[in-house]
Amino acid sequence: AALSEEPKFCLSEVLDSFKTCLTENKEIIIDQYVAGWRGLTRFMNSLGTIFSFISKDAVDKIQIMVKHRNDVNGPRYVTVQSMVKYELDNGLVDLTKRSSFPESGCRTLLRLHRALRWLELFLERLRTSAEDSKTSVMCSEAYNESLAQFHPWLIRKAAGMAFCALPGRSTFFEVMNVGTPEQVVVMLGDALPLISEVYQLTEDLYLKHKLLDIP
Ligand code: 1PZ
Repeated sequence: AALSEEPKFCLSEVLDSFKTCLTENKEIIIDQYVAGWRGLTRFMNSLGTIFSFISKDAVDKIQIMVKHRNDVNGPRYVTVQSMVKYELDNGLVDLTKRSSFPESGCRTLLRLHRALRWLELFLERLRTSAEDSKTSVMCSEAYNESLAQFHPWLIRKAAGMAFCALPGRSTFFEVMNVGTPEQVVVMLGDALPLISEVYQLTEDLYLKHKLLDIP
């Protein structure tokens, strides 16, 4: 039988991308950040087709960021900090209404950044959850506290339906392919402070440059 070329999925490796995306002087390396998101979307896809509508948009956003990196100006997109400086200095971001730059790096990364907050809240709930906790509840609580405020009604509705299809906590832990539930909890405890730091650094940078509302 043909064996899949894809290495077996392991969530700790994915979360490692978010660890390694931070440089010593607290810059965020876009290639690593995007690699983290690519892994997360693969994880989503492994949960079943219902989740493909959720991962589809993330995949589109990832593609846009990869395109920027592969472009002639790719070196300007090495870190989030260098990207923000380059795009703002050159007037490459639509700050008040969508027009010439619907795919600016700043706009695109902001969408992933907002989703990272959801991820942080969801994984923290998962980490501290009891054995009989419902992933669907943890997921929708995290969503309502973060991403939901940026989504119109129809998307919120569809997201809510997808959450109901999430597998239970034990299956969810198995799909992560990290080890025992105890090992998952340890792994999440290691990864979360770094995800949180990456989120906060981006948030501060975007706030400083008034980029948090890019349409
Ligand atoms: C494992 C459980 C999965 C739950 C995921 C929770 C997130 C719900 C996302 C709702 C579907 C998004 C559909 C498209 C939304 C887009 O309109 C927005 C704004 O982009 P614009 O239209 O302005 O270009 N896109 C986003 O908000 C990015 C959302 C990415 C969500 C990725 C979640 C990946 C989770 C990894 C799973 C471990």
